[in-house]
Amino acid sequence: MRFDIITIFPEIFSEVFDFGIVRRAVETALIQINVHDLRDFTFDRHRQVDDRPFGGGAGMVMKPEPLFRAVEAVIGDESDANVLLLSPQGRLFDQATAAKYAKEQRLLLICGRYEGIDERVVENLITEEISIGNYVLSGGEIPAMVVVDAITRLIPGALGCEQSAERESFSNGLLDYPQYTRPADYRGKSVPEVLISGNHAEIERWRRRKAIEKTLRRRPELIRDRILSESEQRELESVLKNIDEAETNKGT
Ligand code: 9D3
Repeated sequence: MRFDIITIFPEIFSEVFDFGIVRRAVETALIQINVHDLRDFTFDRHRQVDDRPFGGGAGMVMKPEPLFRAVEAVIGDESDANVLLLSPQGRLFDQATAAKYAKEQRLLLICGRYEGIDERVVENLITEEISIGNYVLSGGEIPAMVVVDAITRLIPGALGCEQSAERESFSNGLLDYPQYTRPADYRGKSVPEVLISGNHAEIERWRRRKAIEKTLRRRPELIRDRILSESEQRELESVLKNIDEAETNKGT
């Protein structure tokens, strides 16, 4: 996978991509990340990338010429390239979107700044607009990092230990079960007995149950939207039955 990023702040990417899984993916050539400075595609003395909005109003708008030149320089004559714009108007980025793009050979990410970008860029260059959530950020750079990180983890070999990928795809759609490590007793707070029992079938069942309980309590929409395996369905029914019994006993 080759990522190209177009931004007016190229420097902020180097540190972030220089650690952990993304760094290793670059080192093993699973991915390549090229960051391009939008100002390199300006021709004027002030290297201007923004201008005042037609029709008036506050704030500045990103000019079309540098963005057209940058995109054309980066994708060349590849007409089917994926050109994503990080923007508050975009479709919400989720794990399924990450998985879809993880199958691609190349992604070009454009980071918006200011109040927005000239609509002619959106209409003529962009394949998809993506937002990472319903909150206001200062630009598309942090969202671009989020997108690169989420996609890279899904490229086969990126996690190294294949068990992690397996666990991730298994639990995909449910929140994680609680995890513990040594010491077994810390300041009088102990680790659940079952995890020390060595009974692997019981441990698996406990984890499934905890994941379902936690998801149901915090993110019920995830359960509603997800197809459960047979064992998860059994565990869910048992959790719901317990809740139901607790409700019934309240009055007594
Ligand atoms: C929706 C707010 N806009 C109304 C006038 C102004 C505006 C705010 C922030 C326009 C651009 C931005 C910069 N944000 C992004 O470029 C952005 C973003 C975000 O703010 N939240 C979640 N995902 C993304 S992706 C890109």
